[in-house]
Amino acid sequence: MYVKSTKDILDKANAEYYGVGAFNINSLEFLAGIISAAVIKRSPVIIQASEGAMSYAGNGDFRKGAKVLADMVRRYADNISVPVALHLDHGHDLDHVLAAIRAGFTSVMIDASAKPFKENVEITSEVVRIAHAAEISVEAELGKLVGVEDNVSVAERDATLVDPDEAKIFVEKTGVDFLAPAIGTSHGAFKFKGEAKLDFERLRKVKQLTKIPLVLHGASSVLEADVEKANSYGAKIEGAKGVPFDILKEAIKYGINKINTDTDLRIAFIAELRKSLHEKPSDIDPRDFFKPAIEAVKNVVAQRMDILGSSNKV
Ligand code: TD3
Ligand code: ZN
Repeated sequence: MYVKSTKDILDKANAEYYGVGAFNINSLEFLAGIISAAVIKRSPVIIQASEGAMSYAGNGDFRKGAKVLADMVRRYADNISVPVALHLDHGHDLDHVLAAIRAGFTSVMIDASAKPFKENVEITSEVVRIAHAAEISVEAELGKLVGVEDNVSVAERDATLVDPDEAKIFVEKTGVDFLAPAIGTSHGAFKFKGEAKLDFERLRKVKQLTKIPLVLHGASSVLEADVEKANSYGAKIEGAKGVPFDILKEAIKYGINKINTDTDLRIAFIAELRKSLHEKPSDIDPRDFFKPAIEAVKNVVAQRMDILGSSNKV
């Protein structure tokens, strides 16, 4: 089932206090793994594609790539009984947002978080106006994605993380459907130097003042077993650290409903790919290498659906 509305999926999660994974794809292999997990777990799922993924799928042409991805997701979602949404992750300009809407994405993110607050309000409002006319929901971001460190002063923290009062004004002014508040996560495999920590007090206030579905970016857990597996077959990933499962669960209790996950799928896929390439040196059929990698992605996603609480919600 391909749903018209990401909002339906996230409003339900918001009302029932669980999280839904938003998993990034670049290619068919990731999509296949994610969809298999959603079917097995009877979980709603959000597939998301970045501007780079759109460009990659279109062999350099992001407008074409948006259509390729949307068609592919639609076909994979055919004849299954769980809802699948397709979201533009970190759209930075109107060209990419429009390409996603035209291609049939069910929601878009406009990320003007690097701009001053007033400009972020203006750009986001414009995207909301256009997207809502097409019945597409919109995510925006406030604050900067940086790790919370103990030696950082309150003033420094205030300068980078979301301001809850600003969040309230932002949501009222823009009419945005989902908000990504910066509370101490960052993208990639190296999120924390010491102990993993998020600013839950800030998150609690944002939820209290906005009440809409909230999004956690940089939410990968960076699973140790997969990192070790990759390293044992030649990768060099040292000092990687993600958001542990218990912190994810706590974030969901405080009002996070969309949990963005890319890095965990990448590591699982690459680790398995390295392993099978090593084990079958005379094999030249790409499917023999991709199949176990798809399976690895499926397993990571299935485990995550249990952690986030979206399993059996269909
Ligand atoms: O928006 N994304 C996905 C793209 C980030 C690049 O990996 C996220 O917030 C997920 O972040 P991550 O790195 O924790 O999976
Ligand atoms: Zn992100």
